[in-house]
Amino acid sequence: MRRAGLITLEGIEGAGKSTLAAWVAEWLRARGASVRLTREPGGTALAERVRRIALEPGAERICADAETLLMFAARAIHLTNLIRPALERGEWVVCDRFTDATRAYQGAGRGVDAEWIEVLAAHVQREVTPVCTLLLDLPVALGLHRARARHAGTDRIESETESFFQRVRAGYLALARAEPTRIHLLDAAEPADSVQRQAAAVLERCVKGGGEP
Ligand code: Z5A
Repeated sequence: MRRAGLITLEGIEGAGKSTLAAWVAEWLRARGASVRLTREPGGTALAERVRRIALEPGAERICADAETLLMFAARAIHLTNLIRPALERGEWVVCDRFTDATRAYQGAGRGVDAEWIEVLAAHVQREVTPVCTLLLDLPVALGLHRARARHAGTDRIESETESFFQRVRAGYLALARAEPTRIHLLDAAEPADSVQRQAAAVLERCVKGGGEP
């Protein structure tokens, strides 16, 4: 088994990332691994404060550039105070969203310059790259239905239009086409047990180590 690594989960709202992230952490623990389960934006007390600034609706507008910088500010804090130390201790880190979310939401969704996002990503992440990314894909209407059945879409991004989420989904699918060895597409419209089976097949290859799954 690979000593440690960062596994990220991505997808539009309601895709089932949080549900699957908890399952992935248990899957790794059952194989004797130490695991940190975390999320973005957030993951540490300070990064969660940045999350609230980025997501809570307020009177003052947050433009797309500011939103992008807030995501990377939270990520820099998360990497410094949680992700890098955990990886250095030999722990696996399972993260509900990471930089692909910025590429999809701020890049494809809001139209923020993709090259600028890559400059920020290279500077903030440095050597830290996911060994494996599970992209939970499903029709936007189904994702929004699931998410809104659970909670009313009250944060700034959740209350975006369906066409915004269509751009985000298309952005994620383009990322998967561009990086097929890292980003693994799962059919998230399937029931949870089927999604878990799809994830297990990817994880088996991922944890073996010795290169990309
Ligand atoms: N954001 C950004 O813009 N840029 C960035 O760089 C980053 C984030 C990092 C917060 O993310 C917002 O931040 C997010 C993107 C933005 N805004 N939006 N949209 P978040 O991950 O905290 O929020 P979220 O995506 O809205 O989470 P969510 O709605 O909780 O979705 P989820 O985690 O993918 O789903 P879930 O909680 O696991 O499941 C939702 C419901 O479906 C729940 O009742 C489950 O029991 C059910 N479920 C799960 N799987 C299934 C299956 N397979 N079948 C049927 N039902 C299921």
